[in-house]
Amino acid sequence: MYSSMMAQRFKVDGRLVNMEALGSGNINDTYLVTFRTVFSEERFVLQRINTKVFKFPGKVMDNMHLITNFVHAKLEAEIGRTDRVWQLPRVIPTKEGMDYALDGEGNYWRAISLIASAHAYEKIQTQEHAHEIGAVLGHFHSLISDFPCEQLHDTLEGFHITPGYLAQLDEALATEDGQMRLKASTVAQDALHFIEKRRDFCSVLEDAKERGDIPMRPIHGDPKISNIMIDDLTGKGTCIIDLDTVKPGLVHYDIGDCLRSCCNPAGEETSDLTSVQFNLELCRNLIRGYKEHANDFLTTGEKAYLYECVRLITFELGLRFFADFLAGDVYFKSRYENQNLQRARVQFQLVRSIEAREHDIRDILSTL
Ligand code: GN1
Ligand code: MG
Repeated sequence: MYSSMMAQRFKVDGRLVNMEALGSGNINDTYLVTFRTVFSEERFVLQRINTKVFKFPGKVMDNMHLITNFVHAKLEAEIGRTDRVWQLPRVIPTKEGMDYALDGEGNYWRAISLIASAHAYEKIQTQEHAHEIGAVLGHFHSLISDFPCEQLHDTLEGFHITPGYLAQLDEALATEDGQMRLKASTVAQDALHFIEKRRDFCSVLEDAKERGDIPMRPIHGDPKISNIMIDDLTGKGTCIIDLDTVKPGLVHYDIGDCLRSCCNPAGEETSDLTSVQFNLELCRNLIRGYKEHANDFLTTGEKAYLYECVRLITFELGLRFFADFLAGDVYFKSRYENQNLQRARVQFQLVRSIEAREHDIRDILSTL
């Protein structure tokens, strides 16, 4: 098996004793690896990077190094003054001191340290959980808020540029296969209708960026609930993981993504659309946690677009899933037929719920 051979390429003491699949990522393949010596055990995360998505894995690793070095130094400096030990994974080098190892087929593999005694969840567990998610994102954002974002590569061009995903949709619609998939399903036709009614709204953040209302910053890019680890011992948030998409962007992409994934207790993969709702109490607690740790770095311009980003990033993910469904599931992994269509429907249902609660959501976000 390639994966166990690749696990042994990294600088870890002892012998490989176990390997299992880890997490629920939609892009990379992820494994939990255990090595043992006579005296100790080390567990770490091994990943095969999806090079269809990340065309330049070396640049992804450069960004990861830059940001983790920067944050680790700050975390160590503040350690005596914080209410907990905040963590962030580190890159484990290969035996030759490289950031990744190549297998015989040209695949890129990398190893990342495991955050022990902590878990990430697919769905929100409690109101306190939402508070801790907000705390972790707020703390991470404030730590990286003074990192010079021009030092980071753009590792995923077009990521979170919503009008670009509309163009991808149109491309898929212009193909025979896309039309066939659309015609075969009234559910897909309804989804397309839902999108068409919101076309104009898609450029709201890009327009604000163009006008200079909101600045580019270093962002995480993917701060969904399953990328935020909660300490098993204390129930407090301890770190954010999955740093693949750290790159220059708008802080709104992160805030919108975090809220859309945490405030929907049904989760991304539910088959029961009636259970999908944007929960205001979860939103309130998440924002409270964020504010307690975020150091007030947001500008007035940024604060003016917070409601828009919650609606837009939720819509955008639905659009991305839907375009991928029409294109034949080429981007997001799927385990059953029409899974990407179902995922799109969940996000669109969540958009409806967000739109219906606009007034209350604006109220909560105005506290930031
Ligand atoms: C993908 O691979 P994963 O699960 O961390 C995607 C995110 C989506 C997310 C939805 C690089 O993240 O943008 O929000 O699925 N990552 C990329 O679950 O496209
Ligand atoms: Mg990711």
